[in-house]
Amino acid sequence: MSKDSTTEGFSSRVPDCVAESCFEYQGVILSYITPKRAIDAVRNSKVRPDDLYIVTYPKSGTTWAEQLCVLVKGDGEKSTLEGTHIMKLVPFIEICLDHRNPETSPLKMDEVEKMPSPRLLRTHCLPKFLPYDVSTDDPKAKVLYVARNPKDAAVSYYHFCNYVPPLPSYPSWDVFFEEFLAGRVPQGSWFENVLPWWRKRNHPNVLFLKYEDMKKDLPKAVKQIAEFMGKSFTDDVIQKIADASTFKAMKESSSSNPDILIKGRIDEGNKSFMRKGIVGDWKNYFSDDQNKRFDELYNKEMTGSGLEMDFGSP
Ligand code: PPS
Repeated sequence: MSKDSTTEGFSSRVPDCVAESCFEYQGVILSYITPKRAIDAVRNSKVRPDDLYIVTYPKSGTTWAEQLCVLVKGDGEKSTLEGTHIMKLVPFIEICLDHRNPETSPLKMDEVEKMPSPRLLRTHCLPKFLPYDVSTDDPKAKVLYVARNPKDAAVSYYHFCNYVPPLPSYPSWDVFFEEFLAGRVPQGSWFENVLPWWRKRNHPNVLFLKYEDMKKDLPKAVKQIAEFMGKSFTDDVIQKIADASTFKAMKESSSSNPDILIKGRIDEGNKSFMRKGIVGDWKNYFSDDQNKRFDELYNKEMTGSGLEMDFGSP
């Protein structure tokens, strides 16, 4: 075991930065921002038939989907957002409010249970941690699942971990990569998150979108989300929602850019939650050997699934 890693409290070796900020629950690494009691509260929570859960693996377009759902819910009126923030309108259900005191901190679920219907909620939980009535093969509320190719999600996650204090600050991309490959980053494996929802993609309560398709044709994604939410809009309204939800528009908006609410390492340099928002940035990080090893895992896990992800043009 290297001097920068430990197995204490974990089923296998983790880097020190993970040991300091995370724990393991049912084989999944979780940060103290999502303590066991918060995960249990989510798992046992009561689902309302008019809920919409935005479910994603971290760094896959969650915030983008939140923005689109909020605007669709408000019939494209930007005033729905003004004076507030999408992160406040769409609560992150598995977090506690004070990650320094995870055993006693109030939970976001406490607020979520008091929210008026219809609720828009967001989560990165693996199916085994989601509310029973959501994780079932016959979900009792709507689920918008957004998948991003795992190589870009990994690069985005690496940067994010190094800019928000509750998450482990990995010493290098190479260290992060090994943990990601082993499914040992906070919230676990990309494959275990994405594939169950891909299998349920034809259920009437499930809409499965891909980040890369949203980049290619945002108005189409707006239309799909609108139909899913039972709305029918003119092309003008669809375009208005798409225009307000580009990377540039969201980065410039004080109601959409999470930097306004995220405190911490963000003040170091010019880091931003809204980092690049592109497809294919992974090519700047994956070495040839890392790419080969990831492709081996990817091919093994994805074989027979029928799911094809877009990794950007060569
Ligand atoms: S989180 O922390 O898990 O909720 O992050 P998440 O919102 O899922 O993903 C953040 C990445 O999505 C990018 N993003 C966008 N890309 C394109 N268009 C729009 N409108 C948009 N909004 C957010 C954001 O920049 C992060 O990706 P990277 O690659 O780091 O830039």
